[in-house]
Amino acid sequence: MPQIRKILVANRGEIALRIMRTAREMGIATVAVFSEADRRSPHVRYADEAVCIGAAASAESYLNIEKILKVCEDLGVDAIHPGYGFLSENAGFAKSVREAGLIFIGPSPESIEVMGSKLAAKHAASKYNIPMVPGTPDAIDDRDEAKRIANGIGYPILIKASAGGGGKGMRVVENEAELDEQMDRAVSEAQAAFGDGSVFIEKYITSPKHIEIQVLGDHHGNIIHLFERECSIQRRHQKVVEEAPSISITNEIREEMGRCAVDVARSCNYYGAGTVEFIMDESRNFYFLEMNTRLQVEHPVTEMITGVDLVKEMIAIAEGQPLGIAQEDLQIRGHAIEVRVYAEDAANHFLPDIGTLSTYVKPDGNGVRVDDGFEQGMEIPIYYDPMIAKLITYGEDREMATRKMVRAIDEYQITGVQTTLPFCRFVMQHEAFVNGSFDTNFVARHFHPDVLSTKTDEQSEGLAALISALLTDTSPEAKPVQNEEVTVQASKWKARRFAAH
Ligand code: MV4
Repeated sequence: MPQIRKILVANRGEIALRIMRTAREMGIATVAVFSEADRRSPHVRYADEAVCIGAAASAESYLNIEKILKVCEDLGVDAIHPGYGFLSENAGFAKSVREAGLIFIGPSPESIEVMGSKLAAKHAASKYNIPMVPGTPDAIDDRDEAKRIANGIGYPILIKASAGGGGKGMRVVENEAELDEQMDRAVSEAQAAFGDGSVFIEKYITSPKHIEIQVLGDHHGNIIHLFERECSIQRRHQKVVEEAPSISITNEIREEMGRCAVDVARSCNYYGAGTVEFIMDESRNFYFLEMNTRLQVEHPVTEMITGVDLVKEMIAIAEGQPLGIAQEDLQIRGHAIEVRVYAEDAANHFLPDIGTLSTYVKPDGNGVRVDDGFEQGMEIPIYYDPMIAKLITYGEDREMATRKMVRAIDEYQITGVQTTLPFCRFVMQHEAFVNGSFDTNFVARHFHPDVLSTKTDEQSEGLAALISALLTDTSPEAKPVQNEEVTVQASKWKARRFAAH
């Protein structure tokens, strides 16, 4: 395959910028495409060339395959990087790119298609000895058969949509009496959301940890893994905090999970960067769930602990180069944590908070990385995901990475919109996060609006910090509040919050 000279990034925001930076380092020219809402975005200015491809709505711009391919033709583009979201896991797009004589910087359309179906993914993976949650290997629609199987597995069970993602079409069933109704719901939800009503049954793991393995494969059959990311701190299937490595697994489990991830990738002849998702139960049994065939939002934590630039590897792989890294070359160094800074009000049910970034000052210093796509004065558009930035810290161990994160959060100045930063600070200082006794239920279990009124001694410190951070958010001149002022300030803040209802 030829050397890539010009890359079009079919994406926006922080990820478009992050990809272009590596391209530039590699001496590759960059092309941005943008919607009318993103005219003034940093990714547009950063690119060597930029073309407006349509209206703000994604369907008119970032999802408009024809327009994107036309720009490639007009500007002599060699390759397209899709980033994450948008067209990144669209097998049809990967195919069109290939048919247009361009290089898709990602896996084959066939890999995307297989892993896009959870059942097809399980079938592919079953060629290898990979642990999977007990359940049905095929789609199921017969209710009596479903009941027989559920009784065999034991309740609670989970009904999942084969075409599903992000928890959509998932239904927990506690006992046989609920099964018919929940199955009807899962099927119609899956049909409506994905145009495919196929569902299957799995044993429900009630308190899992979400651990995923980063893999890289080349066009010559070499596949390696770059260890795990722990992503259990999430809210409604939206990850909030990710870290690498996971403190919940031993080196033995790490190696075994890594081997399984490589086999999953091998089962669909994978090339490019991918992520194999596992859940782990309280007895540390892990199970393969699905594979994401894209560069993930949380990839920086893997880059920090391995020293590998994943985008650089993706580009080299797309050029047809054999992997320059062997499994034995890789080792984990230090610890990295990422928090996602969303324009959401964590104190108010995480409602999206759109507006203008009237103050936007990033943290800096040793061990701090900020991947963002906004600048002071910019508006957060309502059309896309409300993520403002990813804040990543790196330290020699988990405690140092956590300390750096708290320090960096305190340096971050954002006004004009409410952000999830205070919530992230709350997580960093929560006992369950510090000692590693958290799972995917962390937010539901430990964070609710009442956390402010039902404070205990151990919570009050984190609470004061939370309130302080919230106040800092809304008034940039505010000095850090002293302890005795906290109650007064808190009630003011609460009054404002309740007044909004
Ligand atoms: C599960 C599960 C428990 N048991 N499967 C959620 C989205 C999709 N990626 C799979 N998910 C889950 N599958 C069984 N058999 C729990 C979840 C789950 C979850 C998984 C990863 C990260 C966060 C989660 C939050 C809630 C539920």
